[in-house]
Amino acid sequence: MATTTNAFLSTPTKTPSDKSASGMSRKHPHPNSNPADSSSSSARSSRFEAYNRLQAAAVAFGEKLPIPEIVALGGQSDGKSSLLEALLGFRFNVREVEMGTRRPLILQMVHDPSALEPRCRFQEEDSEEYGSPVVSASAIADILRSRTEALLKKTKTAVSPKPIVMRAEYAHCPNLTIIDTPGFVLKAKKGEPENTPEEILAMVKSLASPPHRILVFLQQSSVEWCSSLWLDAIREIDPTFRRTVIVVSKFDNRLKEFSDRWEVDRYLSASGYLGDNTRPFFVALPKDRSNISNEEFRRQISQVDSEVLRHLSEGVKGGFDEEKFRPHIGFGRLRDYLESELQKRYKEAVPATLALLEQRCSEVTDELDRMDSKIQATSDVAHLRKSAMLYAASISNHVVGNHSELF
Ligand SMILES: Nc1nc2c(ncn2[C@@H]2O[C@H](COP(=O)(O)OP(=O)(O)OP(=O)(O)O)[C@@H](O)[C@H]2O)c(=O)[nH]1
Ligand SMILES: [Mg+2]
Repeated sequence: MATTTNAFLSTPTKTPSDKSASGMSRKHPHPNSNPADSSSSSARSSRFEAYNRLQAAAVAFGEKLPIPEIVALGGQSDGKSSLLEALLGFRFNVREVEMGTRRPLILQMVHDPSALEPRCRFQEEDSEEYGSPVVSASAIADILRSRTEALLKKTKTAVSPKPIVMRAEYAHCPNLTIIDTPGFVLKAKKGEPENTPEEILAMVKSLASPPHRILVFLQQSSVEWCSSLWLDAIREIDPTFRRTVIVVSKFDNRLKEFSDRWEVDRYLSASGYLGDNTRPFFVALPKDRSNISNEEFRRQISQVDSEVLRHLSEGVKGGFDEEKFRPHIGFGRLRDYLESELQKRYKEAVPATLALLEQRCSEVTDELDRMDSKIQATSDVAHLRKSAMLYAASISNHVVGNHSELF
């Protein structure tokens, strides 16, 4: 075990950060983690770091490894990319990229208290190495846009399943990896290939199918569950929502409709559509799209959270069932839940991941041994001469044999 771990950690993945694990420990409290079963925060950080490296290597080499990952999915414009930005605590303008998400984005967020400004790095397109840090939000948006456009031009498609990997170290983000996906659509846009909706569905399904992935399914609050366009697609992937976190997005658009407690409580319970054990999260994010500082962005996020709660308890007659629904209301609750859920899965997955890596290691070692003996054989001149003579003899036998058959 130890050998594999060390060998793995020293793989030349060029992960930019080599800070000590303790340097990345979280400072803020973690309401959902259970101290009894959670490991120390430095162990959590180094486990997270190791999985991030493994993820980058898997993407670079096209390996399918059962790494716990979160996939955000849902209809077009349901707020997936906005949720990613809010999780990162920094607006990098994905939602400003007019065309919407066209390639999956693997966003590896690394909580690093020393990174007072976000440090973002993109993994190079066909290697496991990360490029140099990109600081400004507009430069990040430009890279996302140009990489997307360049690839789509090459593939002549409207979407591509090849992911972009971005690693962001920041003092204000959680340790969390989430994959943003292109939104489901009913019809292709003008000028796009007709089969774009099917392409998106197939791509997202294949991203969401591996059972080790947690799905975050977003649907706008204005849509009723009975007329949900994409719930069935999610059910096909995960029929009982065992690994699905349902997020009702843009909750601000619905809030004003509630006047009595029974209305809110009925709405929040999703009135039986999702099964008794599935509790959606209800999230609203700031609407302000002006150019604001990162700090102001985060302040607005928590302000919207408080306003939503205030509205539900003071603006609705009788309030709402706080005991039942409070843990699922607000962006902050969702963020903490996702982070602790992912850490839990990482911990559970470690033995299986190590066993798999050990197996891969021994396969590769065997292959290397075979190559080595081949190389040795070719550097042995006497052996080469003998092989050449045998080869020449067998050819001349053939020629003579075929020749005599002719007569
Ligand atoms: N009112 C309101 N608007 C929101 C909220 N979250 C996102 N939006 C807006 O919804 C629009 C679409 O958001 P995106 O995050 O780009 O949606 P997406 O799901 O990534 O879209 P695709 O990548 O095209 O599938 C943007 O204009 C956002 O500003 C919210 O909580 N409330
Ligand atoms: Mg998007």
